[in-house]
Amino acid sequence: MSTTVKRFLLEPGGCLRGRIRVPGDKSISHRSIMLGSIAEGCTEVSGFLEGEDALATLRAFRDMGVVIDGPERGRVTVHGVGLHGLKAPLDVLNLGNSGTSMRLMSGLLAAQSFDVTMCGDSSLSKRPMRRVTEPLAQMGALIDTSADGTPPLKIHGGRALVGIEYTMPVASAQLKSALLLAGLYAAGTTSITEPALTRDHTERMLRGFGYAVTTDGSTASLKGGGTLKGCAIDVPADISSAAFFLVAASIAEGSDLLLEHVGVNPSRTGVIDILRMMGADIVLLNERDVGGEPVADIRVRSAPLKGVEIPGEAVPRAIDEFPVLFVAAACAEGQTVLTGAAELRVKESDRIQAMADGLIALGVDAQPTEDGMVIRGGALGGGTVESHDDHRIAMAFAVAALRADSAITVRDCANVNTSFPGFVALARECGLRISDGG
Ligand code: SPQ
Repeated sequence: MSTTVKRFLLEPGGCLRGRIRVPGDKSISHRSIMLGSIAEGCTEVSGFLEGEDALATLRAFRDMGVVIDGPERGRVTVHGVGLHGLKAPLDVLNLGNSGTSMRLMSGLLAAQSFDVTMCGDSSLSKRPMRRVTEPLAQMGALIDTSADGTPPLKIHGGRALVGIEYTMPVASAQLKSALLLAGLYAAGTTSITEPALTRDHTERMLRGFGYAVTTDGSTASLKGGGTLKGCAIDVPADISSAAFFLVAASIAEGSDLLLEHVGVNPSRTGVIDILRMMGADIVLLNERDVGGEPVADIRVRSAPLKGVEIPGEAVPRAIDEFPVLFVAAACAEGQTVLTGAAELRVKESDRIQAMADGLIALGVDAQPTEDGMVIRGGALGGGTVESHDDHRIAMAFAVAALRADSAITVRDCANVNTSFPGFVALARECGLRISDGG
């Protein structure tokens, strides 16, 4: 899915003004297809993210016999086949760059009557899968990985699953969700305890489909054997995509930007909390509930930022936003320290190393550590940086150009389409001096 030719070319300076809506939430879009497919009746989705990752999930369920209309300007209709209605795909399911697809589907497919193999691109093929396959094996699943615990995954069908009580060693919504999805098919109760709050879209959406999920402190539980009833899902704009603009408008003097209809689920708002600690001027307007997910319009105006020690509690709630938060730290006065974020090393790229290398290339004092980074804010120069085929690294360095003293080129940006189709056009529309270098 990714190519190595597409670059971003950025002229320095600029500020952001206007009102924009960034594309739909990636996590919620994946889940809308998965749960809609195994529900009874139709699920009508609006605001669906038409990015490569969510489309990979959509294609996979089509390959398993689910009729899915769209996407047509964010509208998708999923004709659910019920918990036991999926069919064996004719071929391997290729999930491209998408860790969420592969990990959540491991749980969902572990209990089917058929065998299925899932693979991905070179980045996904390096990502750790044992965190999912080991607890699934405790439930009775049989899943083969490659020798080092990475994809492809071969899931053996016809296994009877039993519920487990499981305390996750890592704060991972993908792991929690995989086990809950397997738990739908398991005998008895599946209870998952997380070490820190992670995104709870699966639990909220299951309830929207009429499936009982209890949450008691840090433990989510459900009983197998129920049914999901098709429903309507309005996918809010993705706060992880909005984050690039929250930082951009904060660091570019003279900015005043309104981001419309953004999902502000507390398990995702770490980026707002961290930016506010740094001194950012961010206001939530018109807060409302949309189908069980909190949503707001967000106004952000430029403000001087100062370095902070990022609280551990906020780390999983901002895990995908650290690439751009590192850019905020580079533009802040003083030192920012992140610890407890070793998970960043096993994302689409090693996001600690990739960001440290790029920031250092731009003249920033950035010191990578095993589980985080220490950044001293200061002047930013121009130059060429590598995205390592990682969408969030590419967009983070595009934002950095607002404060650079000369042009920045970001290499290998094709994967921005996995989460944020239309990024260049939208960013230009509100003031970033960006063009797509082909
Ligand atoms: O799907 P993928 O590639 O794993 O996506 C990422 C991202 O930056 O878009 C992670 F690289 O987001 C994950 C996130 O980091 C999406 C997700 C989810 O939808 O459940 C949960 C988080 O991952 P994890 O490993 O902490 O569970």
